[in-house]
Amino acid sequence: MGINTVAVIGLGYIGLPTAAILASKDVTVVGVDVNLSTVEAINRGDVPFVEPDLAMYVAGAVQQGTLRATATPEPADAFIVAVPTPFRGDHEPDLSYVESAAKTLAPQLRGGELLILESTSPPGATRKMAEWVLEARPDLSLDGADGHPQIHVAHCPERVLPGRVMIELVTNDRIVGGLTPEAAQMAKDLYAIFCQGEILLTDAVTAEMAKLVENSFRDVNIAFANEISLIADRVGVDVWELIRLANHHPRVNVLQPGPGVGGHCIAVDPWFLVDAAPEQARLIRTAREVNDSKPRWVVDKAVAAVEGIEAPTIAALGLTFKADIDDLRESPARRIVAELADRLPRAQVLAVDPHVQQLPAELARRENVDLGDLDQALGADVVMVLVDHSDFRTALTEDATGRISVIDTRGVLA
Ligand code: SAJ
Repeated sequence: MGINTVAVIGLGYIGLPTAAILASKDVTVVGVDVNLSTVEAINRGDVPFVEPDLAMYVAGAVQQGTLRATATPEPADAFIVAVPTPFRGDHEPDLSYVESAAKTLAPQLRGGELLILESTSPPGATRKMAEWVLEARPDLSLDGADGHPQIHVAHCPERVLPGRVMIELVTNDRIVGGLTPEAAQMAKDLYAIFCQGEILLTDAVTAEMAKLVENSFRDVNIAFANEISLIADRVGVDVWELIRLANHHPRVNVLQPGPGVGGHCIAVDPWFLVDAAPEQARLIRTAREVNDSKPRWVVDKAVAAVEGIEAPTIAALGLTFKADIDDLRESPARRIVAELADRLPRAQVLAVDPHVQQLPAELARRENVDLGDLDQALGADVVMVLVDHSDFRTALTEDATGRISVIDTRGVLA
């Protein structure tokens, strides 16, 4: 069966770019989302969040008539599920959004469709999704046994970097893991419509694991850099110079320390591996703990820096989870500002971020946290650099900061 229509379930940071790029290749795409304001925005040709070039793709596809959004699924030749997979409780994967996507799409199936799970998932989630669909539709099957029409199920994890999504969707290699080899091949044919990278076929569990391993690899490496920053501080050497020098070794590439690890991927996905094999995943768990403890360390530094000042002003430069984007998910900067405001009730914390026009609710509710601008920040008793936005890099010269105390968690001054 050829694929002419695709339904993308979940129009977030991954689903919407994927829907838009497919639609730009003349595939008829229906985006499905439970959030009505997202659906309305897309049908107007608008985007609900900032990602370079995305607005152009969405507006173009909507105008061309190849992309539209709806709150209720419809039949399609292929379904791409791109819903959140957070964790709950003690870092256990929460597949409830995948389950509900499976149950919503099941009534639309006629047999022969391709179902792709794109959400980052713990090992076994793709099979689980197929089981949820088949529970709702016992007339269908994975293998065509007893004349039951087949559905084809695969996992194809996204690997795009926020800020470069529209480029990396096209250029990155992709891993496609099928519950059957036929499903993997069908998914490969679909991604080949827009992906110029290599498309590598495997089974579903290996594909699930590959994505988790990639993000855990990065988390462990960032944890190493963060641990080095604590040791350097203890010993009294400049960590930025230290890492720059060590990285001259041909086989050493230490990443950059920071105020902690944010975003909805690297701070979350390693826990799926820990949950899958708690006894074995010792290094991965420790890396998560090291990275998660870094914001507290920054707070302690700021508290020490204003000791003796009756009612200090502390500026926090940056609230997003990394540079030059507007994404606030799991941002360590938010945690630092909130904790600092609570630890020092007499202090005023001034948050500055060129990409944030409104304080997130948990900060707005604190009386001693305000949104300010860079000029005001440079008059504070202490300035914490929490995100290395390009604007900060140019503004924070030696001149501007020479008179004040700076806690530079990103090496902007280095
Ligand atoms: N960070 C550091 N030091 C570094 C690099 C990053 O502290 O040297 C921090 C960042 O400031 C940020 C966090 O780590 O808070 C994560 O940022 P990131 O740029 O490493 O990654 P994400 O979360 O934006 O995107 C990652 C990417 N995964 C890998 O690079 C292995 C991306 O390719 C994935 O598609 C994405 O996760 C995802 O959706 O899973």
